Amino acid sequence: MTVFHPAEYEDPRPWRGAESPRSWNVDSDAAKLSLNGDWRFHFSPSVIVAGDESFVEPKFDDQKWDTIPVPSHWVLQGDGKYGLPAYQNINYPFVVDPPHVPDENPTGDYRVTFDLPAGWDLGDGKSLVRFDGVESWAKVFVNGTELGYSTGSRLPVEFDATSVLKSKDNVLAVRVHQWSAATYLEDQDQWFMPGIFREVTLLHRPKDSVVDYFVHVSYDEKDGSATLKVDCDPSGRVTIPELSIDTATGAEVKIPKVSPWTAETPRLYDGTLTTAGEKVPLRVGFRSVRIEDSQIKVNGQRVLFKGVNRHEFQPESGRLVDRATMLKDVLLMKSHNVNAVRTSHYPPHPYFLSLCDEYGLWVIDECDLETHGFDFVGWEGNPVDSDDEGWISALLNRVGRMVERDKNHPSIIIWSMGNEAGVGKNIGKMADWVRSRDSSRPIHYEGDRSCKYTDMYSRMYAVQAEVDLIGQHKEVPLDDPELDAKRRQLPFILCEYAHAMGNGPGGLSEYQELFEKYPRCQGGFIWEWIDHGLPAIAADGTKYYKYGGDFGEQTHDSNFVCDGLLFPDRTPTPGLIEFKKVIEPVKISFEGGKVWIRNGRDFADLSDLAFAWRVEQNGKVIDQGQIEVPTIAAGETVAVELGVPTINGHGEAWLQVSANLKAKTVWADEGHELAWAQFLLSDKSDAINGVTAGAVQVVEGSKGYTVGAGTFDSKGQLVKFGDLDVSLARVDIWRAMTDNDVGPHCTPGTWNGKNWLAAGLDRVLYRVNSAAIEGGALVVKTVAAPAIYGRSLEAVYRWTSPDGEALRLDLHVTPRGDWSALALPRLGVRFGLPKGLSRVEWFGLGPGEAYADTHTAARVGQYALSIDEMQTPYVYPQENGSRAEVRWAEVTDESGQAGLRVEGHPDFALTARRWTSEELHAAKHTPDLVAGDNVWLNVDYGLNGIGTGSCGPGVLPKYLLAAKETDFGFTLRPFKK
Ligand code: IPT
Repeated sequence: MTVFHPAEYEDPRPWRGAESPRSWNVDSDAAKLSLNGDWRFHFSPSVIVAGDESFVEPKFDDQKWDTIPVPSHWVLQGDGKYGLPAYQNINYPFVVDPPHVPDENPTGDYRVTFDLPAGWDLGDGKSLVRFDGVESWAKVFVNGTELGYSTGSRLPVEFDATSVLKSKDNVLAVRVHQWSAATYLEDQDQWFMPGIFREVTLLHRPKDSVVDYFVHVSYDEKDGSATLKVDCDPSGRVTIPELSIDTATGAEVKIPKVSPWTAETPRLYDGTLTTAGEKVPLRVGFRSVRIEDSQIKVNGQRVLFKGVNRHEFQPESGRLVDRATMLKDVLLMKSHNVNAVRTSHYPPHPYFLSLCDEYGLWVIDECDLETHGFDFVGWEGNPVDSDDEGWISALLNRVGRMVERDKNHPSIIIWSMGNEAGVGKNIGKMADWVRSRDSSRPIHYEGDRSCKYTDMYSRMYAVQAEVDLIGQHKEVPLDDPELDAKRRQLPFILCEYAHAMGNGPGGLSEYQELFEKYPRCQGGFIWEWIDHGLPAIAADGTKYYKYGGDFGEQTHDSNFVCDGLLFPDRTPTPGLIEFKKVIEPVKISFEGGKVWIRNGRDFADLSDLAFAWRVEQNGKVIDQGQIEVPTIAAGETVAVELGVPTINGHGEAWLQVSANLKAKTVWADEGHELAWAQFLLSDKSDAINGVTAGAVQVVEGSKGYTVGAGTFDSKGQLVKFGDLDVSLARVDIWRAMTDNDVGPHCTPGTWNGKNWLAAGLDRVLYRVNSAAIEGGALVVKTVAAPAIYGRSLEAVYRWTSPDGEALRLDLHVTPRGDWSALALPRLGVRFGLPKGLSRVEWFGLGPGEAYADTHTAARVGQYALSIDEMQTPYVYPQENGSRAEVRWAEVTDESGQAGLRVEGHPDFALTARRWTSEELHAAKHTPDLVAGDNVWLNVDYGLNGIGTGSCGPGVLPKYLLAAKETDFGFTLRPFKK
């Protein structure tokens, strides 16, 4: 009998032959040789055809093999020759039968030949081959000798190659399997992308070089003193010239005064650790983390996390993110007021952590662990609850390798045991080990809802109402009174909230209010930072992004992988612009002739900010200046007198005050705006619209009616306005469903967009009951209703002209039938105009899209954009681009000279696009959207809110657009410059 399974890659034990884990230390003066570059590569779609390991022999002829860049994911190389990426969220891509995986196990064999650089002394200490990330299982050979194997895709491993290396023609050979027992521990919601995807390096570890070191710091906020102790094997000396420190390792030094490290003030002290064999640069940040008064405190101060979950992703290279892009992420976070990152759901490339130290971001470093797919088998066999020593060693190995690699980063203030791995005693074992190794940082694991093993209460996607209860320590009790008492006193964070999928997330302000109200609620981390769309080119050459299912996956989770605050190319989405405003660090108000400025930071004062004011009337600046502001300490409020000009004449006048950087910083330019607020100085109703209805006669002709510049057919359908052909001007309630409308809607119970399709709101039929002149108006009585049920909307249009040219619509809508549990997607009038109209200028909220629960970042002003620019290119096409509270809009040809003007009574929501909502709804990828013969304008009374029902709470009740008796209208005028 030949036994094929368990195969060696099905051994749950994490590795064999590897060196002990140690702190990241690649910037020391010890010699190193990067082995990155083009390697020889052979791909087998299954282990059956992969053959034996004879390829590891130095004499093996690899000339016929392909080459592949290392690092890379093989599925992103070779145009499909090496398989394709596959996206699944929760489910495993094979039967849940741990530790087994299918024979269809893609296998990559790699070979590279290298010489040692001149002066490399094999007789002095050790030479290690280091891999910073290989997915998911790798067996390593040098010159035909096996050094061992390793798992833990996002963790480093080093093998001692000293005894087998020679000065020339060394052959490093690696066999990588995509699937292994370790895959059961790596079920994160992301693309499966195998291969050697982080650096490979040969490291010289001279005799007496640093085996490992651990920088221990503390900071005493009462007197500003600090301590430093660097443990090192072997012993050596630590110098920090700026602090006059020159001390032995292992000795604790007391420093009378330091500037502490915080995410707001990331003060690092440069130093050196020297042993007989090596010099290691140190970057020391002094801070202390403790849990006290149900709060996570850094340096004695409660911190408020304005965080994001960051997966590693770059569209062209997957989880291989280059250094410039890591920096770009940090700069984008800092410049959008983000102050914290959860490294979901694995330790990132260590360079990213160094950037967090340097630029200032709080970090929750998360272990590379997720077993979410056990959900489908009732968590039976979950490694996290297993007694199998192999699994236990794998879990301890993973958390150990994270802590050892990353322990010297001041930015890391919390260790997370992993994500969605169920509950189980092995989480306790991991936490115990971490506490014994590093007692200076608290422990997080959301899956442990009872907080048996953790130091903080963490949840994902809890609705605002529940967070409110938690803030008051009034959450629903646990069955176990002891655990309940413990948990009730713990600080609370939302490790994930506000699912940034497609249009949204809505409802951010309501969360932020709770975080600012309750000391226990210390903020959260948006899910997630970036859309993981993979680049593609359509037949006509247009660039677009693919998502799950676009690669022929047997099972997949579609576009759930595109749920970020950044588009795949790292352009901020409207969601990020909204988040930046909601979490702004300065709160500005205007009352009693004074500007009130509250410093919402946790540590720093506002002396780095300049405060500017300006008054705009009808979108034009009429006065402006600077506000002299005294130093405002963290948490303090100051009021400053501001003499604003007297407002004359018609039109809205707005005061805007903004807080901008006084000088360039490492993360943004001088003048960069952090916070702002607007205040209305005039009467809002004193607006642009002075139209009175019914002053001019409606004319009835042989073919229909004329009302001002409007031409109607005999059924009262508007067909022309001035010279412009008008199509299908009628009541519209449909919108292309957003990801948040569709669900899955993790929180049931609120009105749900899914019901819209069942109710047929996407296929409304129309009927005109009558058209007649009544009381100086053309009155058209209609019914709009979807098939099957008895639900309808009676719409009565009253068309008049105040001056013989303008055309005024007063619309009265009455719902009939049972609409009680069905919000309307939108309510307004849609009409088609000639496609030559391409530009919109408007006065209202802008410049970006804004919906009922996503309009915090929009400001009142006068804006102009092309219709193409008004579209938000969500990876999965959906309702987008609506501008809110528009008082008037001019829709014109490209030159801005001619077209039509829409005036609100007093305002409306506006979308303008080159396709209909139905076409937008049907599109699956951006190239499916093709400009038609019309520009479609939606002049809306309102739209339903957005919510975050793709994962989390739906639209909050106050933002639902209920079907109720509604009066709405607007006036059209021909526009010519
Ligand atoms: C949660 C996961 O932790 C995260 O990885 C991601 O999948 C997110 O959801 C949704 O995009 S788990 C979910 C079942 C709440």
